[in-house]
Parts: sequence; C-alpha cells; structure tokens
Amino acid sequence: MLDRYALSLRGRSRTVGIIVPDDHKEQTVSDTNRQRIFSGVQPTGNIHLGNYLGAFRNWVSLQDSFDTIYCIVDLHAMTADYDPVALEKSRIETAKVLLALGVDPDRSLLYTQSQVMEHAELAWILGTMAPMGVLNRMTQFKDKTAMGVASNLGLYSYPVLMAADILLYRANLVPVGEDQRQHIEVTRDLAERFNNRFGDLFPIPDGYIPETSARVMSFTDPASKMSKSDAKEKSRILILDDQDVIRKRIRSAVTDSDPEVRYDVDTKPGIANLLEIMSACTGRSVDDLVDEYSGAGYGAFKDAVADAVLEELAPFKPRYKALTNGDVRAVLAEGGGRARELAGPYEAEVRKAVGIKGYR
Ligand code: AQP
Repeated sequence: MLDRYALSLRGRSRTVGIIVPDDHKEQTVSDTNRQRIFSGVQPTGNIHLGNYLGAFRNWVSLQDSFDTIYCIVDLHAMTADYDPVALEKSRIETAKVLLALGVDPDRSLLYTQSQVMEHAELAWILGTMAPMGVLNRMTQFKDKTAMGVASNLGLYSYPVLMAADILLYRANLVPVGEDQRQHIEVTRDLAERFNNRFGDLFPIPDGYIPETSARVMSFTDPASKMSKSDAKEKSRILILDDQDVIRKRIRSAVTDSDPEVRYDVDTKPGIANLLEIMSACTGRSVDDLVDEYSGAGYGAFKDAVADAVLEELAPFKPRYKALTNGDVRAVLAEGGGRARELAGPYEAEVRKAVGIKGYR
C-alpha cells in the first residue's frame, strides 16, 4: 500500500503514499461521509511564501470539499529555544495570517494544539511503539541540530507528536510541503503498528503535496528550502511584506551567470525556483513560461516573477489589517472547544484499546 501513488517532483520520482492533488476525486459539500483533512503550522515567526505555496494555499482551497481541521502547533514550537511571551504573541499572529489567507472558521476548525491535551497523551502512547531506528533516520532532526538547534527529547520525538496530531482526529489527508514527507511516512507507519496491535482505529493517512512549489527554495541559497528560521532575511518573502521589499528580494535572488531562462534544478537551481514560483502564482506551466522568457534576460524575467507574486499576495494585507486580536482570540476559543469535543471521544477509544480506559 505504501507505494500506491507516485509523484514526480523536481525531476525526481517519489513513491510514498502521497496523493497528487489532481488525481484526487473532489467530494461535494453534500457528501455525508466526507474525508477529513488535518494539518498544522508552528507559531515560530512570520509566514513566508514557501509556507503559503507549499501548504496554506491548499488549506484554503480544500475547505469546501473536505472536513478540514487546522492547528497552530505550539507544543511543537517549544522544541527549539523560545521566549514564552513571544510564543503567546506568535500564536495569535499566526492565526491572524491564516484567517487573512482565507482559512474560514465557518468551514474549518482552527485552534491551537495546547488547547487539546489529548495530542500529548496520544503522542506518549504512539511513542511507546515508535522504533528508535525509525526516528534516527529523520532528516529534519539532523538538519535542525546541524543548524545549531539544541537537541532535546521533544525535538527528537517531533514526528511522533505530529503523528498524534493527525491520527487523533482520524484524518485521511494531510496537506503539507515536501519537507514533511518523511514525517507523513512515520505517521502511516505508527498508524499501521497501532492498528495491528490494538485493532483498526486509525485510517492510514496520505500526504497531499502540491506538484509545483512543494519545496520553495531560499533566495540566498537555492540549495536550501525557504525557512522562517533562516538568519538571512533576504532568503525569503513574507506574506505581509511591502511590495517594494518583495520586488527587491526577487531582484536580488541568487541565480547563475548563464543568461538563458531554462528549467534545470541541478545547474540552474535559482532560476528553477523562480520558474516554479511563477508557475504556482499564475497557473501557467513551467514549459510555457520557459517558452516566453527563455531569451528575455534575467532582469525582465525577475520583474515578471515579482508581478505574479504581488498579484497573488495582494488580497491578504487588507484582510489582515481588518482583523483584531480580539477577533482572533474568539475564533481560537471556539475552535479549541470544538476540537476538544471531537478529540475526547476519539481518545477514549484509544485508551480503551490500549488498556487504560478507567483512570480519568
Ligand atoms: N520552503 C517551503 N516550501 C514549501 N512548503 C514549505 N513549508 C515550510 N517551508 C516550505 C510547509 O509549510 C507548512 C508549515 O510549516 P511549519 O511552520 O510548521 O514548519 P516548517 O516546515 O519547519 O517551516 P519553516 O518555515 O522552515 O519553519 P522553521 O524555520 O521554524 O522550521 C508545512 O506544511 C511545511 O511543509
């Protein structure tokens, strides 16, 4: 079952329980048994173009067709050094940006992970069946510790808590960027281990990864992904950046000395990244863009990429400005309550299955 779906991405073929969005049959709102979507975001700073194109754009577009649950995963954010006051602010800020992007509390459940302690309980239970050999292979842990993030048990077991987030609500699909692929595999593995040992409680979830811009790369180092925690501000565009900043970032994006606009991830990673971004923002294929811009020169091409990004991001700032912190707190209070109502009975089934049902 693990290789039911194949996704060809950035020229490489991958095969791990991933649904190509176009292949997935959309369901109508009237379906009584709609599939459930769960995904999360760390409140670790400002949301960037990679987060948006890799994940949040799908979060918004899937709301009509699926039962959608979106979580600000503040327990995950505690795995790196953090300031408690800043974390509190960032939870609200992240929710505000998500609402501005179009996450709609009438159609989606939006809340923070720490509002529902069943996440942590299920993580403990799944942790008791997570082999060290599997966790030792996690590239995100290796990358983060190599970047200087202090290693701790929470960071090491991050994929187990992520599996708990997803399985707690019996989610079927998980819209994420490419960097989360390995964690989705762990989630599937833990669900199968649990089901084999205690009975079929969990659906085996699939990742839902966009075909274009699933891994938006840094503007200063096109070999690394765009990231909130990159010390270089020039490496990314934030969703709420001013127009002139966005133009400047794209104009100064690292490319190469050959002036031809061509898609080649290995020899022209900076241009390939810009082509994917433009393709994602315009809906045009990379081939079509190469046909138009191959001889245009990098300056003109970068201006066209900036125009496309600005057009895509234009609606968000006014919506963001119209939201108050009070509005956001109200959404999270309601979302947290609804999430607890859902999670409680689900977790009770888990407790019963594993033999700890009576102690509450
Ligand atoms: N560069 C990216 N391209 C495409 N998708 C991306 N995502 C992150 N970076 C890219 C997707 O965004 C969603 C939310 O990510 P997150 O905030 O929970 O954590 P992350 O993956 O660790 O993102 P960052 O920006 O790199 O944060 P830091 O620096 O704090 O670690 C996820 O679905 C992710 O796949």
